[in-house]
Amino acid sequence: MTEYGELIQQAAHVLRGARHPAVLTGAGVSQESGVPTFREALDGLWAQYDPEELATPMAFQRNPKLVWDWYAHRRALLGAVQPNPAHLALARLEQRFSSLRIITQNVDDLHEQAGSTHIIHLHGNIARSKCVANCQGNPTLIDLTTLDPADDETPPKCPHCGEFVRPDVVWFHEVLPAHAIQDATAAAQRCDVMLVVGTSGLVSPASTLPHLAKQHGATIIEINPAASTISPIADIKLTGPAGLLLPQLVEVLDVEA
Ligand code: BV8
Repeated sequence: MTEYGELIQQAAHVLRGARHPAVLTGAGVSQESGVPTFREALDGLWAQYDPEELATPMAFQRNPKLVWDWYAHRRALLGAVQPNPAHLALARLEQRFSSLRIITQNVDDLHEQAGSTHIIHLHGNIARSKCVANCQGNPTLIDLTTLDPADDETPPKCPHCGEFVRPDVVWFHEVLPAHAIQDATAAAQRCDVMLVVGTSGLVSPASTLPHLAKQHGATIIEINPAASTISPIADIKLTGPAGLLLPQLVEVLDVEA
C-alpha cells in the first residue's frame, strides 16, 4: 500500500459512486510536463514582473512588445512539452465517466493532447491570437502563419485594421467568455464530486467554483502538494504531485471496476 493508500482508497470510493464528476485544474496539473506554474512563469527578462502586472490589458497598452514577447516565450515553451501522467489519467477518467467535465484555468492544450474532450477553458488559449480591437467581431482570430514573415515586428499587426494582435487569453480585469463561465457554473452546480487539481485558488471567478460545487452537495477532493485557498473546504486532501496521485487514483478505480 503506498503512503497515499488510505486516502487514495477513500477518494476512489467516493469517485466510484459519482454520477457527474467535475474537475477544476490549474497550472499545477501541467507542472510535471515542464510548464512553469503561473506564478513561476516569470523567468529571465520577465522575472522582475508580477504576473498580475503583465497579464492585463493595461500592461499590453503600456508595453505591447514586452507582453507579446512574454507570451511568445511561453508559447515556445509549450511547443516543446507533452501531456504528463496527470493529464493522461484525467483522459482515462473521462472514458469511465462520459459526463465528466474538465474546467481548466490553463491556457495550454495539454488536456486536449492527452485525449480529454469535454474541456471548458476559462482563461482562453495561448496558441490562439486575435485582433486587439476584435475588428471583425469578437473574437477576430488571426492565424499568425498567414502574416508576412518579412515583418518581424512584435506584436504583429492585424491584417484587417492594422491594430496590434494579442494573445486570445483572458487577462486580469477582463471578463471571462460568457459561454465558458456559464458552462463552468452549470458543471459546478451539477457535479456530485469535484476534483480540484493544481490550483492555488487565488484567481476568481475560477476559485469560486469549488465553493459552488460544495454548496450544491458535491464532495471536494483536492490534489496539490501544497495548501491552497480550497484546502479548507476539501473533504479529501491528497497532498502530493498530480502526476503521481491521479494515476494511482484511476488505477484503484480500474482495479475495482
Ligand atoms: C474577472 C490567462 C470581472 C493569462 C489568467 C482587484 C482588482 C481587480 C480585479 C480583481 C481584484 N481582486 C480580484 C480580482 C479579480 C481577478 C483576480 O482574481 N485577481 C487575483 C490575482 C486576486 N480576476 C480577474 O480579473 C478575472 N476577471 O474577475 O472579471 C472583473 C473585471 C474587471 C475588474 C474586476 C473584475 C480574470 C482572471 C483571469 C486571469 N488570467 N490566465 C495567462 O495565463 O497569462 S489567470 C492565471 O492564474 C492562469 O490561468 C493560472 O492558471 C491561474 C490561476 O493560477 P493557478 O492555476 O492556481 O496557478 P498558480 O501558479 O497560482 O498555482 C499553481 C498551483 O499548483 C499551486 O497551488 C501549487 O502548489 C500547485 N502545484 C505545483 N506543482 C504541482 C501542483 N499541483 C499538483 N501537482 C503538481 N505537480
